[in-house]
Amino acid sequence: MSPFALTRTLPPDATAAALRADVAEGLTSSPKALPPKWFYDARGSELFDEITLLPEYYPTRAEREILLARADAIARATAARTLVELGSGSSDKTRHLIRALPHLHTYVPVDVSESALAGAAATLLDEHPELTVHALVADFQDGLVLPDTPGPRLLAFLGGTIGNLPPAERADFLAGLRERLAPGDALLLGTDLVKDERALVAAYDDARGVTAAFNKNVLLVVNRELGADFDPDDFGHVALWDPGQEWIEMRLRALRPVTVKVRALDLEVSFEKGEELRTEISAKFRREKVARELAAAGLELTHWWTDSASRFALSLSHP
Ligand code: AVJ
Repeated sequence: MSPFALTRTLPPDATAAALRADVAEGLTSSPKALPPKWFYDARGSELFDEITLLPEYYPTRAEREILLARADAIARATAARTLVELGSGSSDKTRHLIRALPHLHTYVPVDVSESALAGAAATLLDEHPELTVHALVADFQDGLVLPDTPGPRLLAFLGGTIGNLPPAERADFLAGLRERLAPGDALLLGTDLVKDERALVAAYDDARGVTAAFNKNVLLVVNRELGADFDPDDFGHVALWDPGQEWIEMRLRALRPVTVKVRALDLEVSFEKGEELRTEISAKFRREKVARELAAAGLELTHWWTDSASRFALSLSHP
């Protein structure tokens, strides 16, 4: 077998259909909302990469610090022969892990972006010619079908992206992951931690306005894909901490009364001045909450590692 295979589980028009459905539902509900996955077109992914370099946005650096410090411990605790990574993007942080896993046979990066997968696979195969890479173009939230690869398997979901899911969806998602794990397999999960409100809000409302541009990018995606006529200048970037839910919310606030046409949906939507569109939640965790949610999905937390400033955690859990 060739060391590289790519499987598309998304029909080419699945993304377009899902976006239509999410926009139709999200812009006609009250309050208005759009799911955060639509931020990530080519421009949005570029803006996110820029965010990870901002002084205010600590999660990426904190998680990399943990991965570097703990890669050997992860390798010992899992003896993984297959590494599956959900939302792998550029696989940038993962290379520390790949380097540390002595028995690794197959890497399965899963992402909706085929171009990101192809690029990451090329770089990795260059560094590890003996590695088999089986890339999956898939939305990790709907019924993931993993290729038949040698165990034990380590399933990695990094970056704190689990926090984008509201609690009920998170529970379903973790239960779905549990179903894909056999005895001896493990889940490596990255979670951002509850901390000082100022630091949290700054991470989502940086001084240079990169996060504001990232937030508004979703309007440009809807314009391009669905023929809408949003003017991003009609909206202001909002990032706030909800202390009850312990999550950050990003919103776009109409700076004046706004009417938008979405041609592909034959839809006209109005915003009152000050009305907000929710574009993302990013939940923050404590150890007990992570352990509880994993346990509810049938996973036992066995390792918990944080960066030196306790801003971010990586956990390892087992079925
Ligand atoms: C990629 C989902 C982990 O929630 O922190 C960054 C996305 N949003 N700045 C996060 C994001 C605003 C990020 N995740």
